[in-house]
Amino acid sequence: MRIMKANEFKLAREVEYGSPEQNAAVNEILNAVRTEGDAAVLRYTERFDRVKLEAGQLRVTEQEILAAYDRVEPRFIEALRRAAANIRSFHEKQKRTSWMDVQPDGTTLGQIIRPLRRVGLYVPGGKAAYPSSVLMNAIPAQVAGVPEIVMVTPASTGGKEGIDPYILVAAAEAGIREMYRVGGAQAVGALAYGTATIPPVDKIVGPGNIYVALAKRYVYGVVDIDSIAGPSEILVLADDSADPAYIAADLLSQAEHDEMASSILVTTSQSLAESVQAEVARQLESLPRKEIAERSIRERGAILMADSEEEAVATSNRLAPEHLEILVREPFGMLGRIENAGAIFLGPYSTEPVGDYYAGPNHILPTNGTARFSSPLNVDDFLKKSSVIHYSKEALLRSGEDIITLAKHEGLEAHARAVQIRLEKEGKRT
Ligand code: HSO
Ligand code: ZN
Repeated sequence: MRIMKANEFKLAREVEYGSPEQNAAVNEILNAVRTEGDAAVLRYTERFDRVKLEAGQLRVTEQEILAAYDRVEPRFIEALRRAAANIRSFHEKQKRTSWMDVQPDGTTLGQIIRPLRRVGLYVPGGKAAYPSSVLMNAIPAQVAGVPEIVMVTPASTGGKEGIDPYILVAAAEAGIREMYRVGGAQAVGALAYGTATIPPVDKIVGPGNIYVALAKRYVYGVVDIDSIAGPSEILVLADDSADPAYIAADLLSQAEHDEMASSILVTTSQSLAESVQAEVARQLESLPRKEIAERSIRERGAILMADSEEEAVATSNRLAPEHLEILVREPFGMLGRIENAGAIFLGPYSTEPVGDYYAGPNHILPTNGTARFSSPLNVDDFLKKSSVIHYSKEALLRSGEDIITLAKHEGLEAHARAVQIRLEKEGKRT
């Protein structure tokens, strides 16, 4: 792991827009699903997932969900339930209430908050199908009060056996009962446009490969989407009081996600930098996902030397990491100076996996520096607002002339007259 000066480091910020071929393929799939519905969904499922299905087999049955429980260890279910309870109670605190503000002249202004009616959760196939991410996506939607939450996941996730039972159990524990075995851009198309078997949704959330990400970008506007997640990132801010073995372990916990994950230590202590460097090399050796983690550490990892604590904090703010761990003597003393970070972990016992799996805050976080302007997935992402306006006669009589002036200035005579007609009736204008 290289050691370098903090002010010389730049993050490789890549947003995936896909190749022209990938874009063309996604466009073709979305068009086919929009015009042909189930037939196109089944054709692409056969082509890409190598599973031949009929429309009636797309929906996962209640028996399959129950059978999945028998294939998962009780210990896993117990842990999953405790994690789900923590996630639920954290997100309960994010709920908002509608409000109405009644003024003395009878004007009433308000904001009504309602959940989206139907949300689709995309769960990718392969190694990145994390039960924890199913909880993190579904629970905020559920807490928001979304009445219909549906899951789609490729037919082949769990190989010949069908969908990975851990994914089915996690979805069931999060309250999802409607699930379809369809993945890729065709799944996004089905959720956005609807087919005879899969009714359309209002919003699509969840991570996926490049085809899924592109498809989500294309259907945005027909439906809402969540942000497109980039590779995981961790930044550790540490002083010489921190344990190098802990830091190395935490950096590797992100590096093992993805060759493109970025794991960074920022410190003012040269001796800490050197011991973390040695520890990372040592701990890497015995990791099952050594190849992934090693490449991530080699290509994207860095130990950044800052001249002062101020520079260390400024570096973290500049990089705006998805996850920030503060391992200094007084972590809460530094908290107020952190401007950009998806999730902030304080002190030696708040290692990132505590947040990835269990504490309650969401692990779907802004990556790629987007913590500058965006937030963890939260209950608001599944709510919408309607404004409420009630003007009394008195209020319109008082403000009508202002409205007429503004409307006339914009050349919108009909707007002006809609107010005028009322003022005239009340004898306030001729
Ligand atoms: N650290 C990942 C989430 C995750 N970790 C899922 C384990 N499973 C998000 O950046
Ligand atoms: Zn993780």
